[in-house]
Amino acid sequence: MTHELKTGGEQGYLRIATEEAFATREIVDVYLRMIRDGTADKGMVSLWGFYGTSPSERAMQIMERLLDLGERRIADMDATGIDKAILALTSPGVQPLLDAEEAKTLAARANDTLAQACEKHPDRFIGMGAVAPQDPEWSAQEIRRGATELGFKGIQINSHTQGRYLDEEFYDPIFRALVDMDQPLYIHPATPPDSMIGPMLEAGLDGAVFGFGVETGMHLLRLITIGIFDKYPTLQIMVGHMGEALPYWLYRLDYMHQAGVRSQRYERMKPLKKTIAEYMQTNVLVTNSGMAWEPAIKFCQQVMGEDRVMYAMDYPYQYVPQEVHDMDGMDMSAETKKKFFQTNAEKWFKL
Ligand code: 1DF
Ligand code: MN
Repeated sequence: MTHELKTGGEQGYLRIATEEAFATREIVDVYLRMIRDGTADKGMVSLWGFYGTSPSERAMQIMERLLDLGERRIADMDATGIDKAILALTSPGVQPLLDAEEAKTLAARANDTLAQACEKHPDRFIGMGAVAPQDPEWSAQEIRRGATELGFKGIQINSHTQGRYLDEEFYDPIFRALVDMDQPLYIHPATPPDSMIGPMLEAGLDGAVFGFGVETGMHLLRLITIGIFDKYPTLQIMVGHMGEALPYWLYRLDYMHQAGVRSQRYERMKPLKKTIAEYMQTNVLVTNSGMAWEPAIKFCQQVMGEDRVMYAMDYPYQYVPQEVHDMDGMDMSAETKKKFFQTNAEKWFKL
């Protein structure tokens, strides 16, 4: 690490941002095609109908920044003081594509593009791969290729795939490959599926404002309650946005989950080896993407452990230079702050 410390070095830590997005033009064009031909779900019409076509300043700026994997992005990182960005294909990746062959082709191409950018800027960019859960065996292969050939440090899955959740046995090859490769899964939000989005969409609450978090928090809970961490005790799952609200809910989640198990109210709700809180403290990692908020960060550190909370900006969706300074100024020991900004990411992504 020899680059000039325009960034976080003088604070006593590097700043590693862990949930940073890019897009490829061809994938955005597929979203727009799906919106035109009527195969997009309501969430895609809402989300990519906006970013892909709106003349608003927000949409135009975000599109430009998403598509750049070079100088523009690095200039923004320099300006905000981000030393390293952990990059992933933006949500929803290729997961909504109805043709699995097309999804695989586009995911593989996005992975190659990302790997090239990381190779070109090895001290600034780190990659997380994209998969096409429509084909779990292929995805397992792509996880292996990412880990062994492309230098990726994990994969990102954008929550549900066409309304299906990863706790289905169908997706088991993906978890097997992750555990074999000893790599984390980042479950990033997506707009809720049509079965869930109705009342959110009507109120403008379907996206990052609220719907993302509710749907993704539920996804993680589905995995915990099916016993994914009893099956794969070494598996680590990351979620953004301060744990998609689950840390705040933990007490009630455990109380009601245990009550449900004891009363055998639901067939699927089986006894687990640990409490939900314990899984959050041993198998779940949280980033503060989009949540530059000291009380929430401290609360999460308190309930999950300070080794499990990592910094993220959520570039370019929440590109706010001032936030970095606010985070630097948190009333927190130097040791804990270094974990938050730097060493937790180094540990869990194995940088
Ligand atoms: C938005 C936010 C979009 C996040 C994202 O991907 C995203 C947004 C399409 O504001 O519309 O990753 N985010 O993680 O908060
Ligand atoms: Mn994000």
